[in-house]
Amino acid sequence: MTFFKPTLSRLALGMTLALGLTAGAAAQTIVKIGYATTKESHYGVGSTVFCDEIEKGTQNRYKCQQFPSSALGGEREMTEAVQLGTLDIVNTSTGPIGNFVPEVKIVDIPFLFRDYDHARKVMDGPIGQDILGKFPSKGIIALGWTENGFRHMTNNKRPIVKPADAAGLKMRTMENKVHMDGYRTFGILPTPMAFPELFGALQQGTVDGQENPIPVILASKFAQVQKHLSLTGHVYSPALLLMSPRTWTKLTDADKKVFTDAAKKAGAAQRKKVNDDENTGIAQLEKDGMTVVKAVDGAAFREALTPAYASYAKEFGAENIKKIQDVR
Ligand code: EAX
Repeated sequence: MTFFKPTLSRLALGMTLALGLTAGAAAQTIVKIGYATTKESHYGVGSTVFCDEIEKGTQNRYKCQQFPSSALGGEREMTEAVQLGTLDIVNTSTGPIGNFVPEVKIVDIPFLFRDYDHARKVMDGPIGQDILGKFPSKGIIALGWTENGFRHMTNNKRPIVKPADAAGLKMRTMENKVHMDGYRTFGILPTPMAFPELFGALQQGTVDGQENPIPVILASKFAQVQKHLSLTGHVYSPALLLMSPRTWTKLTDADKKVFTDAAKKAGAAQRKKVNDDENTGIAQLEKDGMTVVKAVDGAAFREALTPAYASYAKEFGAENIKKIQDVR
């Protein structure tokens, strides 16, 4: 019986192949990234660009596994998982983030930003970049700003033109005290709730309404459970790519730069998707059956906020609020 006698060259080839495959397989690290809305949404667009960029920039040594549509829970839950190191990255609105890094809360003040250009200039400038620097001491790495968008009110009771129309409505809010204090001045009854529970709560009528940017209202199909949309634009909702320090510290300096550059490109892509959704989304939502109030009495809402601004000035410093308002 003749046994297969591996010649030396066959053996060497076999070893090289095995080593090569093992090295190839062993060298690839999976990075898990979670976010609240669908893969087709602005968060999905930003996260996909981020993933493409890190795979390209690390020659596939890092590969993403995406968890869209709140598959890993609400934004607060996912951020806790990032802090614990059980989730590598979350692409999240600042909604619950003030509970982790208090310095973020100032950007959640209603009617603080004039428009998208103003908001993006602040986030990309010294004020926004300085806030990113406050995360590491709280056990989170902030890779960069992405974007959720200007928030508008929806509800099932009546059109909202001025604060008096919103008074008495039970509105779901994010777990965000700055928002809740502001909305109370409109007479709203704020009900903080994690995003994954929102669609069901609207469907059952547990809450009358909610507030979110057009991209979220579109992606989450809120037109199926909400009749009225009012373009209040009462809050600019920034978003962030947050990373676990456990994952971050394993990166080489070169790969850290790949990740932060990827976050910048993700932010730009997410902002573009927000612009696109803002341009086409309102007509789409009307087609989907929503009645849209376009001429909201913004001055009346700003006026109503006066008492809240007094407490914001106490909490954040009037000069810090003015610094943001003065960015041109
Ligand atoms: O970040 O909770 C919210 O209303 C957020 O806007 C949503 O999860 C997308």
